[in-house]
Amino acid sequence: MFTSTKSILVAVALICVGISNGICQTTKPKPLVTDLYTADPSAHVFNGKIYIYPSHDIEANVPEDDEGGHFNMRDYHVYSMDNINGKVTDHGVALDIKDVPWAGRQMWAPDAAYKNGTYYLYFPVKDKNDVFRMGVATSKSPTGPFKAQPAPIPGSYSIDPAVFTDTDGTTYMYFGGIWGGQLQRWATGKYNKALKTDLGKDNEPALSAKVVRMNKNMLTFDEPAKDVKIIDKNGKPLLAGDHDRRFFEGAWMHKYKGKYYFSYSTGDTHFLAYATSNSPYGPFTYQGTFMKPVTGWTTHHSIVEFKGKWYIFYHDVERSGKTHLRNIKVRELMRKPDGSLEMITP
Ligand code: FUB
Repeated sequence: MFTSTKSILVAVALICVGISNGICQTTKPKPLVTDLYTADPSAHVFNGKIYIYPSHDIEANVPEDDEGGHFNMRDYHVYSMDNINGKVTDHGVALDIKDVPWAGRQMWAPDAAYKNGTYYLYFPVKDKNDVFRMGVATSKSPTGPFKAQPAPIPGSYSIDPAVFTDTDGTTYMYFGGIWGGQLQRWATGKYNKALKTDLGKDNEPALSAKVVRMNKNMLTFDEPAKDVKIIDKNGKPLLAGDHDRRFFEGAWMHKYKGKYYFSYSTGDTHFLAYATSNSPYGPFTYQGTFMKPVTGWTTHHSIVEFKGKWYIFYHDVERSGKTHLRNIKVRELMRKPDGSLEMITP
């Protein structure tokens, strides 16, 4: 009896790749792309189809360092899917670094948006002074090719743009990343190259991601960027020393039943965490982590609704086992009846 119960438990543990709403999830997500390395998938639904805007990882033979020099990407591909479990189509190079006149190196995590007949690709890349800036490129097609504006978005800095259009049509960009993402270098409002690792004292408020309203033309910021404040349930800001909960990089915004869900990576502690608010500007109340560490240094995600279900796109290093050669995946995102996110165990 004991042995058979034990065998059943072992079998269930092997079959279930996650438990959601008490339901065993049995499908182990597979890399969506197997001929290139892809990461940081920003997924959107345009015209009833899923479009994915990832980073395109390459082996550039740059030694690994704390500033992410080994992530030396040079172009973007766009992918589409008619269905979550359907074929993934590669639409080829959508934008190449050689076609961005001001770019120096390292094309990192992009995002995309649509407004009034035009698709916008937002991308962080270091300029010729090695400072991350945000570029924007346009196309009449969601798959590009995209034509870059001749200069970065004025006032832009750091990495990981996540562009969210609210139900009233207003578009916001959330962005930022510490360490290699350079957010700490802008702590005083001006770029300070010396602030390589200075993230503030452990008992001071953590550095915040930024949020900014986009102009109607989608090419410029409509206001100075503001802090995305994350507070705990007592109204206190998360502290710099709170590595399990504070913002590191990889912001995403989605709205569910009128609530704004700001989700992000905790970086060096490797979780995905989220905080909620009644306003796109926050402050956001920390709710918890919702994804445990993946294989690889960290993950970067997006959340999208498609045909009445919610999905999370993310990456790990299943294919290569190497930090800088990642592969994107998708799985269903489950919620509890109160809207809180179920924990994902990759
Ligand atoms: O892909 C380069 C960087 O790695 C991204 O900008 C971060 O979010 C992390 O995924």
